[in-house]
Amino acid sequence: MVEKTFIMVKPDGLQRALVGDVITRFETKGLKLVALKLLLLDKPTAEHHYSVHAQKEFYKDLIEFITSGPVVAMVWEADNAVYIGRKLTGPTTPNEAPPGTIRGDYCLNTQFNVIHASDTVKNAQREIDIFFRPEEILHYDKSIRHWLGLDGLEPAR
Ligand code: FUP
Repeated sequence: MVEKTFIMVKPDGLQRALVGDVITRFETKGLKLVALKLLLLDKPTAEHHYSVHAQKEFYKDLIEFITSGPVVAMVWEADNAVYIGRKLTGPTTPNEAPPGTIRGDYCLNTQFNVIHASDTVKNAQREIDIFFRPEEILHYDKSIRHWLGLDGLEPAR
C-alpha cells in the first residue's frame, strides 16, 4: 500500500549539517520526496505536533528543544513508507539504535536525536496535516521506479 510518512530533521540535525545525509538516505532507499520546507516551529505548532506527550516529564524540554532552531519538514512516499521511515531512523533511545540507522549513527542523547519519523499511518496523516497544506504535497512520476523493481516483472527493453 502506498503510504506517506512525515519526516523532520530536528534543530540539532540541521545545526550538525545532517540534513543532506538524512535526505540522501531516504532518496537512495527509493522513497519519493513529495513535500519539503525549512521552518522555525512556533510553540503552538510544536505543542500540537507533540500533544500525545503533553503529560510526560520531558514535554517542556522537548517543546523548548524543537522550537530552538530551524527544522526541515518533509513528506516521503512509498509502499510501507511509515515502517521504512522508522527503520531508517532507528529506535528513540540512541543506545538501542543500531549502527546503520540515523539515530544509531549520529545520536548519543534521547532528546538530541536528529530526526522525527511518524510511527503509524494515522499519525503520519495527522502530522502531515499540521505541517503542510494539501496543495503543498506534490504528485509526480519518478522514472527510477522501473530500476527499483516497482513496475512489475517486465524486463527492460
Ligand atoms: P520517537 O517517535 O522515536 O521520536 O519517540 P517518542 O514519540 O516516544 O518521543 C518523542 C520525542 O520525545 C523523542 F524524539 C525524544 C523525546 N523524548 C525525550 O526527550 N525523553 C524521553 O524519555 C522520551 C522521548
